[in-house]
Amino acid sequence: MKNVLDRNRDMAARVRDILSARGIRMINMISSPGAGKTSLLEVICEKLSGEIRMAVIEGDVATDRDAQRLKKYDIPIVLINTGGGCHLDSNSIDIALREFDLHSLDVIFVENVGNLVCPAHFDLGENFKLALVSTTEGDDKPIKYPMLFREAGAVVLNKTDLMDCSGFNRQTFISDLDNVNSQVPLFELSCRTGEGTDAFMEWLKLSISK
Ligand SMILES: Nc1nc2c(ncn2[C@@H]2O[C@H](COP(=O)(O)OP(=O)(O)OP(=O)(O)O)[C@@H](O)[C@H]2O)c(=O)[nH]1
Ligand SMILES: [Mg+2]
Repeated sequence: MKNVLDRNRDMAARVRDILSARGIRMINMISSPGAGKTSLLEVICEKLSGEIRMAVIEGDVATDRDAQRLKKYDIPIVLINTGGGCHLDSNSIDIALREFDLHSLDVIFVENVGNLVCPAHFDLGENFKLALVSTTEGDDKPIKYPMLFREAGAVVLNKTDLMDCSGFNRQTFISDLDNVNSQVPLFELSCRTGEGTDAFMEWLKLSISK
């Protein structure tokens, strides 16, 4: 395991060098299956693809369904099917980067495989990890899966439209998140209704331009 992680770290450093030399940011989106990574990418594409040059690396165990959902936005997309693997690694990102024209991009979003555990252990060479959680998963995720929330550069709480009917305790969630990582910015939003998405887009634009 140590060898695997060491190799991954070395390749992540190479990916980071390649991207920073060209001024490209990379954001590693991590959540459980179904929390809304692709839905958030759809909102990001709708709101920002006209002003920011973006690309997506879609990581999935199987199928191109998420990549198909994003096709209508006319942005470069590379699909990685892990064939059972529960996370992406930096070697697959290095290979995927060869498919892009790196002179014409500001940011690459990576949709990692749906999983709250393994992706948190693998640096992909990203600028930061974006942790997503949704109200229907329960309010206890930050305290039960602390590594991701400790490492995250930002946290999105999605599906706020379902907060009341899912019995999600917002206070518990916020206080647990604060115990795990008191510095991390939290954005509460609904990809379905659009509530809260503007504030997140403003923050995202700033973090991409830094
Ligand atoms: N009610 C509601 N449903 C949402 C919201 N965001 C996403 N969904 C729904 O949740 C389901 C899963 O969303 P996806 O965006 O596919 O989730 P994902 O994280 O990409 O899932 P995987 O790629 O399988 O890990 C879909 O049916 C979405 O329509 C939201 O804010 N509110
Ligand atoms: Mg998805």
